Amino acid sequence: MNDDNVEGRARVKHTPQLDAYYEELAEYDAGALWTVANDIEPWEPKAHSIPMIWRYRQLRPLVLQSLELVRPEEAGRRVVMLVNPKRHDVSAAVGLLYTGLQVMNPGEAASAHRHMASALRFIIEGDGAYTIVEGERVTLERNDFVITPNGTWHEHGNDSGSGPCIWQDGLDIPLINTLEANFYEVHPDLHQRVGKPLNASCKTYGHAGVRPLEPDWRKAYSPLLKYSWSHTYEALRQYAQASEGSPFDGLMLEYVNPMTGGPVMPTMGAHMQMLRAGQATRAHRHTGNVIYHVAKGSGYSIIAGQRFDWEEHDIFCVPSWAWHEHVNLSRDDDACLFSFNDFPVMKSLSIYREEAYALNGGHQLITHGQEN
Ligand code: 1HN
Repeated sequence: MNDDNVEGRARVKHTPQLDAYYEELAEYDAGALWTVANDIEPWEPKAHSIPMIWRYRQLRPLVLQSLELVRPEEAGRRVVMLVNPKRHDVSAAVGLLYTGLQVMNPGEAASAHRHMASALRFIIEGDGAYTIVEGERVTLERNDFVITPNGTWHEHGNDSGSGPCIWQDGLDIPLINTLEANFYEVHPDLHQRVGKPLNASCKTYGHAGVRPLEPDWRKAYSPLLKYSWSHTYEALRQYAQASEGSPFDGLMLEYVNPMTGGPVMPTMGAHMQMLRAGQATRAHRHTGNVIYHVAKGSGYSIIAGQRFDWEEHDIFCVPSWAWHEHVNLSRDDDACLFSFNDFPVMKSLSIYREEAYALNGGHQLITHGQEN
């Protein structure tokens, strides 16, 4: 909407006297609010980020090439990051969320560190990936989801005999830096002492419908570090037998803190959703940013009127308040989308809002054509 003639909006015209006045204010590092008021009070959210897709078949060879170009000891971590063209300033993929593809050769291990930012990983390839979080070694397989909450010591490695491991990292680094609250520490011994049984948190907290009374858990993040694909996919399959699911999201499961039922970390949540064979969801939008990873299948999403075709391990993003809907193109198999988001931030600040697309039977018109 053009604000120029709207009652209640700033609509002061330039005059030579006003321009001189603005210059004089600027000399004292001050300014007239009405010159920026309409920009800083948009009628509705204006995302900086644009919808994007990063195709795995294009990026995979480049990710593998980095194995020959840099060693983890010199790079810290060997990661190809995915950057939104409009968010280079904060190294974000969308909104204030960062994501990247990390690769490790067999036998490699990165040193332990911790930071104020929270991190999560989604495993793509390789069978020897592990992470050690707060002294617990966690084994990782394809499509497993693992968290390294803020403040926890963590380190990763690949101890397979066969080939490289590739996983997706997701962090709230741009958010924490924007809030000017980041800290970073290298572990004094460079590596942690593994002081717990293998996959201890899965053994303790990883059983649906039950949770231990002891130990008590009062931290702001989930005590369960890994959510395995085999459990999650089986949960989706059973859910599909019992429910229609949501018209906007299909069969959508949230990864939760088993002690609270809430999101896995205070700043980032995550979901796995299943689209039935041939399913086309209806469009909706919400505040909050989402990064998707195609865990299974192929199809397309329409995001802000633009069609993005995807296949396994492609990564795409939906900026805040952008209309989006998903289609599973398979006639006989389900498709699964992993995603992580900043909804816990939106919800804890009471700024989450959601809206259904009311026009055209709930489907957007494709206005931008196909993105390749
Ligand atoms: C980080 O700690 C990791 O632990 C990966 O592997 C990517 C990107 C930005 C900041 C910290 C890791 C990261 C990161």
